[in-house]
Amino acid sequence: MAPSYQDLLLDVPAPHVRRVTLNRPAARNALRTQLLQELADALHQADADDDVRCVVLTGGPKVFAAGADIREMAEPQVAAELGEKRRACWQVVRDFSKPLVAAVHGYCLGGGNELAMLCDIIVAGEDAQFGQPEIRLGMIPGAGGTQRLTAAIGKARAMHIILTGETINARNALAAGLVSEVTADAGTRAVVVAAKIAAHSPLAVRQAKIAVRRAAEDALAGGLAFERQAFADLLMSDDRREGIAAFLEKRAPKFTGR
Ligand code: DAK
Repeated sequence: MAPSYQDLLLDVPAPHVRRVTLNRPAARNALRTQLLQELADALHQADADDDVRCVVLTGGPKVFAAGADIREMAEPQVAAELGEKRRACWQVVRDFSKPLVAAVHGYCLGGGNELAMLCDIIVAGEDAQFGQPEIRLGMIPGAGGTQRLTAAIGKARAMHIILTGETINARNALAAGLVSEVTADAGTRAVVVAAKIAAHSPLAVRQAKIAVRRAAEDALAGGLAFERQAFADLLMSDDRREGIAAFLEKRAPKFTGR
């Protein structure tokens, strides 16, 4: 089993299933760099461990994740420096070769929703809320949200969520195709799903994951490159600085378009 972490909990809830729990409840599991690095390390270890056949990723029973850590992003210089480290962590999640089942309760926002969408299956609790609120901070999604949300639920609904910053609830997420099921206890159900996957041939499971991801991801490369550049450009804007300051000062932002 992997070492213990500051921002994650690890356990084995069923044979061949590893559960990774994001564990910063006071900050709504905001994805600070430390957490992302620990997540990348935990997934590296799970990938290398033949005893692990499926991973459940959860934020526990109250919140999945409220997105990137806005405090870390407040200084553009720091944000830019940390950006590369964070990108490397996201890449590890994207490249993880075994099935990832997300169990989502509560808020699943911004980078949190992008993390859930990098999982192969999303099991939602009745109380789950999905959204990409970056626009309220003068930004856009930066970890694939513009592409993967659109691929999952279609242009009209993705535009609504990304341009308004509004969330959708679990039932609407199910109807739209963002999640595979809605249940009262997503944590328990995700482990049942993961255990079922873990009982199948690891060889067949691996090839099935690759094949489905090719259908889902191959078309996204151009859009992901555009998103990456647009996100980097917006990092330098006055509006982004204002959006983050307003969040931290708990007031409405005043955007100027610069
Ligand atoms: N970052 C840092 N702290 C956060 C946070 C966040 N995202 N979300 C919540 N917190 C903190 C709050 O500041 C508060 O701290 P204290 O005031 O207690 O010190 C504490 O968590 C509790 O928050 P609230 O008092 O607001 O709790 P509520 O239950 O009332 O509201 C909420 C929960 C999740 C609705 C609300 O906190 C909220 O709106 N949070 C912000 C959500 C958001 O805007 N998320 C998007 C962040 S931008 C990239 C990859 C990814 C990204 C970008 C680039 N690359 C690879 C380049 C991702 C960007 C984002 O996700």
